Amino acid sequence: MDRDQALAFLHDMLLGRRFEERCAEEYMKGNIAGFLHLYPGEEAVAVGVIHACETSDYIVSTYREHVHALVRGVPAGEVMAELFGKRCGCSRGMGGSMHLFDPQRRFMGGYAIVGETYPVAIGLGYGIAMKDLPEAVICFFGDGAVNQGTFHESLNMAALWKLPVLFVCENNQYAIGTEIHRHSAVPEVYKRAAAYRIPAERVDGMDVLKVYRATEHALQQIRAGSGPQLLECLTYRFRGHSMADPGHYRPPVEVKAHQQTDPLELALRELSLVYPTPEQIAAGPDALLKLRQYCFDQGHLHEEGFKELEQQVQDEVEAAVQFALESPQPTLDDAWQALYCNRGDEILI
Ligand SMILES: Cc1ncc(C[n+]2csc(CCOP(=O)(O)OP(=O)(O)O)c2C)c(N)n1
Repeated sequence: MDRDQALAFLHDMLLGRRFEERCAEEYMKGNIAGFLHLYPGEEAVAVGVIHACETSDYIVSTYREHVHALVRGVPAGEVMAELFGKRCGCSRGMGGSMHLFDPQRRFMGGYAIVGETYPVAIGLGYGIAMKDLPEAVICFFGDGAVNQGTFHESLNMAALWKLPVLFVCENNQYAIGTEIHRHSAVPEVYKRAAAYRIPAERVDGMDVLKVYRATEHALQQIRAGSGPQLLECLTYRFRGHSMADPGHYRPPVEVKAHQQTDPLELALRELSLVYPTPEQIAAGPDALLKLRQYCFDQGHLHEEGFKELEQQVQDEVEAAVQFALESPQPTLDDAWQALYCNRGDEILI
């Protein structure tokens, strides 16, 4: 990877982290309402996957999608304004946090329903196959979405019709407060793809370069006409499920209670992986730190340069907040115009 590319990755990861932290602050101030699902810890997945895509590929994302939209190139101001419910937002202030949308950049949502992304991706993939275009669809989903009927129906159909879809599981190991081994009989998501003869790989989702290379490889296969692929990215979210969730189901006290019992040391070590303390999380594999170190090691960047990049990202996020604050509220007429039946000749895609 060359210097420009490495720095672009680092910029987007820093932007994603800072943007989300600022969202939490704005939520506490009351500028953002409703549900707000933040992404810190998972940045390597969005950055690695989306940087491997062409601009002609489609992205279909979940409700934890702000960083996907940013990496795709949706301006930070438009994303923030959408979260504020403002008219200059990318969904004109009528979608909010979980329904970001930007058809020009082929960013096809933002979906609040768990398991909703698959059928949308299948539809887009079918359209591409019908026209025989060299395009692909990225279909993001969480580990909590793999037991929905749509997962199986869509994988079956994608395989049967050789649709150009890359299914990307962001396996952060929790569906709200339920760990994957408590809701899935087969917790290795990538193994499920075998039931539909879909090639699949599990990748370290905390390492942006590994995610990038695995995505590049999968997309090459898809463009060569071999049908869908599945990528399972093992990652971890550093915050609760949403702003309404303090994450008490991962109680440090539970770990500490076990730690005091000598004979259980082995079990304890395993449990502490499942229920990490805030200190363990802070010391754990942070994808951002890994990439920063890579840039230092390769001579792409030095400490001063990193500080400048941090400042640049900070300024971008502040400008986004200012843009959102100054943007007007949507009007009743905007709502009327947004109705599908009133769109007239406007072509969305
Ligand atoms: C069909 C449906 N059922 C339940 C919910 C409530 N719900 C919201 S998020 C969530 C957990 C999903 O977890 P996962 O897919 O792993 O995504 P993550 O939040 O970890 O990114 C659930 C059950 C929903 N939105 N849609």
